[in-house]
Amino acid sequence: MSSRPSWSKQLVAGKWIRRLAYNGFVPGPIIKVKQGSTIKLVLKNETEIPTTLHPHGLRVDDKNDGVPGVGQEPIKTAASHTYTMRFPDSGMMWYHPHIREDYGQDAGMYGGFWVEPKDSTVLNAVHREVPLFLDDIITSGTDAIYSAAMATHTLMGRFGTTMLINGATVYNLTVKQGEVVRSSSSTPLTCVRSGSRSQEPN
Ligand SMILES: [Cu+2]
Repeated sequence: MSSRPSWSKQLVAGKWIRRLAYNGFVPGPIIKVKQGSTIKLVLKNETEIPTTLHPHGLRVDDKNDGVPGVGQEPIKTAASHTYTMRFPDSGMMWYHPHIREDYGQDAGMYGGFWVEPKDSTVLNAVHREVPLFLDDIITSGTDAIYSAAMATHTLMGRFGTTMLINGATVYNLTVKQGEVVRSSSSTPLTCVRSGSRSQEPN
């Protein structure tokens, strides 16, 4: 599969704001795989800053962990990089850049890995499972408040006043009476998730 982060616009609380998005979506694609599978992921950088893709919570080798200067060099603007992602563990995990998180990630560069367990009996039976991505952004203007040149607010955290769930300020989920729904959350907000397995702090 492939992913192309680039600038796009998102309607948030009645205002169009500029965001960075994987394949034009915030959150980016949710990549659903079976535990034990391996995929190739081609990332083409269409942003103006160098980037990488860090698979948060995945047990991968350092070449595919997206840490610049350790497993790979930064992907320059217009360049591509192919990752080989293995999924030894099940759970809801997420991905984000590992360079200038204050800029790219805060502008909307995040998406999910949904890894279904090999043994379906490890989880309680539900009718549906719904991923939830929690985010916070600033909507005071129509443009990103961050600087491509340097970090101006936070280094790796978040800085926002408007909360989003799956990209929306008002999130609605319709369920039937008696329906059992499990929601797994991935949050660029604090790097802490429930319903997922992660051993790393960030
Ligand atoms: Cu992370």
